[in-house]
Amino acid sequence: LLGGISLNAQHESDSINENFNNPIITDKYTADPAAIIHDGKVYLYVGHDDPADDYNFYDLNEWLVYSSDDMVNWEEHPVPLKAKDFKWAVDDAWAAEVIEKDGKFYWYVTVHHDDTHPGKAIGVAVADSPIGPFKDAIGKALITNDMTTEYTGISWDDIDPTVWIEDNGQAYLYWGNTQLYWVKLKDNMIELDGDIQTVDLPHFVEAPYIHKKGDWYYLSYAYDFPEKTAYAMSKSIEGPWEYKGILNEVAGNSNTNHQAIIEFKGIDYFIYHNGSKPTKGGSYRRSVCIDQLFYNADGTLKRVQMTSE
Ligand code: FUB
Repeated sequence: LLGGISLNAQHESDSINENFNNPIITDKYTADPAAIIHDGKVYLYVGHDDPADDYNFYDLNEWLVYSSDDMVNWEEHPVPLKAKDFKWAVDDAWAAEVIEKDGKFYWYVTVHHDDTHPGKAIGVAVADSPIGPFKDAIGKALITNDMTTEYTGISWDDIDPTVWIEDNGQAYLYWGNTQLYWVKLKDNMIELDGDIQTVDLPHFVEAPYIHKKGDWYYLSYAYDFPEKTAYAMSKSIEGPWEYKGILNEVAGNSNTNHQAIIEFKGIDYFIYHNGSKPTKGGSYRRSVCIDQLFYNADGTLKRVQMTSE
């Protein structure tokens, strides 16, 4: 018994909602979902996969924003941000994440830096509304490749930011490819506060995502390649993180797997992408999908049952 509810009864209530109409967006290819809840609505931020027919890599130039109050019907808003909005960036609107603080919305993004700091970099844009317009908050990168060269020596390790704000207002930025990094942010959200730290997790590739349920912190991430989603748990945002296992299998027809996890109106959601969209769907033409997420009584996560395949 857990709080008067038998575990069996809890399992029986784990019914899967198959009404998301996966993939949820069918007129564009979308990838790398992130989501926030604001004023009773979910705002979904995605990268726009838009490769030319003969181009076989992650070719994204802009991000898109959608909103919904039921997780099924999504409204698209005007394009809120492009990689070129960062004057110091060349292109590559890769994975990004928005967080609200003191009435402002901060969007941490991956882009490709110009030759002054060659390699991937993390920038931050800011807006007064969850749908923008967003503008570069600092006029330069927050994280550049030269800041982490000592760890991997590769030029694409500074990607995939995820942000978290503690109840006391302290913000944390986690990010990385091959090596997972984290650093505190100052109260203004646009400056680093202290040294960059590292975390080692089994088969870490990229796509870290932080969320919290009760007093457990969860750090989910892309594991191996083609990517599954794995996760670790901790009682502190600074770790130590205990690896807990696989959360989601390789998401059909896509080598990458990038998740966001939210609770909305009492239901837990696992938002991810796959290559399922008919006609040309695949690793470079991805589509965002949603499925329900279920917790075990001890806080561990049940494997996601993808309804999108
Ligand atoms: O969309 C480009 C890259 O692919 C992202 O930054 C990674 O997380 C992977 O999904």
